[in-house]
Amino acid sequence: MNRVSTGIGSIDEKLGGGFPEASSVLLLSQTPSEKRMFAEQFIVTGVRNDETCLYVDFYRSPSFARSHFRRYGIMDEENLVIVDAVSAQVMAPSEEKYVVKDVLDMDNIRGVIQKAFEEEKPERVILDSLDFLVDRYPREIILDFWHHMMTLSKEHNSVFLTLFINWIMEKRELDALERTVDYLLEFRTKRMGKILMNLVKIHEDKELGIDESGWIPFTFESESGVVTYSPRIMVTGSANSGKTEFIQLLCSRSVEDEDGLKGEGVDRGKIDVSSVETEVFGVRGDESFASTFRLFSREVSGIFLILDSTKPEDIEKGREIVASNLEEVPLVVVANKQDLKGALTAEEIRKRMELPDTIPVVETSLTRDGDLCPALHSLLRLMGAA
Ligand SMILES: Nc1nc2c(ncn2[C@@H]2O[C@H](COP(=O)(O)OP(=O)(O)OP(=O)(O)O)[C@@H](O)[C@H]2O)c(=O)[nH]1
Ligand SMILES: [Mg+2]
Repeated sequence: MNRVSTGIGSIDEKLGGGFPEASSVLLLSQTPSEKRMFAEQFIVTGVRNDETCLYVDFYRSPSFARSHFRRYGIMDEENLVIVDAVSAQVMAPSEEKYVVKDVLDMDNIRGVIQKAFEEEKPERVILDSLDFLVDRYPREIILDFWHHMMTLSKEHNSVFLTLFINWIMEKRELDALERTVDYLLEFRTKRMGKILMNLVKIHEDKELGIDESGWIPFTFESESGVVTYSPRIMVTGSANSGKTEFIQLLCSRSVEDEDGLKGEGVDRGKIDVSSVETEVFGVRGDESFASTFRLFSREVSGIFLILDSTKPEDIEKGREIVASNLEEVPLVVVANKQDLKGALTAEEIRKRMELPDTIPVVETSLTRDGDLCPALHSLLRLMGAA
């Protein structure tokens, strides 16, 4: 079966290459969240492939919609066909070929869309959005219309994406909606520290062999369009303080690669932070730390600073590391090796480092009990993820 690429590599991979031809997809959120960016990337990918793409827009004037597509480098391509259901709402003239004159007349909407399907035979179709109609029509009429669009899409082998914010439907109604479509993608917006993250989750579908994904963060980049990424947590501290051990305990899957450049171990692992897959990586806080830090800190959501509590020089180094954190990325000091004689307590370390109350200091002994929960929770709280 032919797969229709979403234009987002990691999502395509999870879908087995993209959506199959003639499939229907619901892009659902419970509150306003970025779904349109996903739909636009899908359309842009089609337009670049010389496929005909039909965008049924109830919210944006065609000129505004087309200006959005220009962000992706798509100009006034002919194979981007817009069904303009907005101009008439604001009594503006339209230059589009397909215009809905009266959004309160369902026959008018259906007729225009049907004509567009028959004449254009689109490979990709977007309905933006179902919530616009939910506010204006009785439920049966909307569902009937929606099924009609789904049938047209199947007949034309189009992949059909529907955007929907569910303000008002009850669970039973929503379940029925979800069962109707082949794929359900859910969207959410979440604040993590200072960063606002757009998240998407692919719901499980046993029939299609699709596993439920975690929440996958995505963003727009001017050269590549929509891309997914992982939030990152940095683990740093002096040599021999326990970074590798800490990452191994924190992450069920972790590796220590040989860093060819520096000839020392580089630790990497992954953990779930409120169901978002997060990368953990280790960086030694050596002499060049300030510059290393500038390199990494812009892209990290949180930092663990691991100290060997028996070593005063580690604590001095730690103070420099905290001072390099100019952007005030959420940071937790881990007072490690508490099982050893002469280990300074968290309070003593706080005093010596002159730390403000906003930076937690958590005592650990990795070799004795290996309990990282207090340290992890402190950081997640600071990151706004607990
Ligand atoms: N007694 C004691 N030993 C510890 C503790 N945590 C780590 N160690 C030991 O300290 C040594 C260094 O630990 P690592 O995790 O390799 O330290 P690291 O920071 O990765 O070191 P580098 O990669 O060389 O910078 C190992 O022998 C660990 O077993 C602890 O809480 N107590
Ligand atoms: Mg190490």
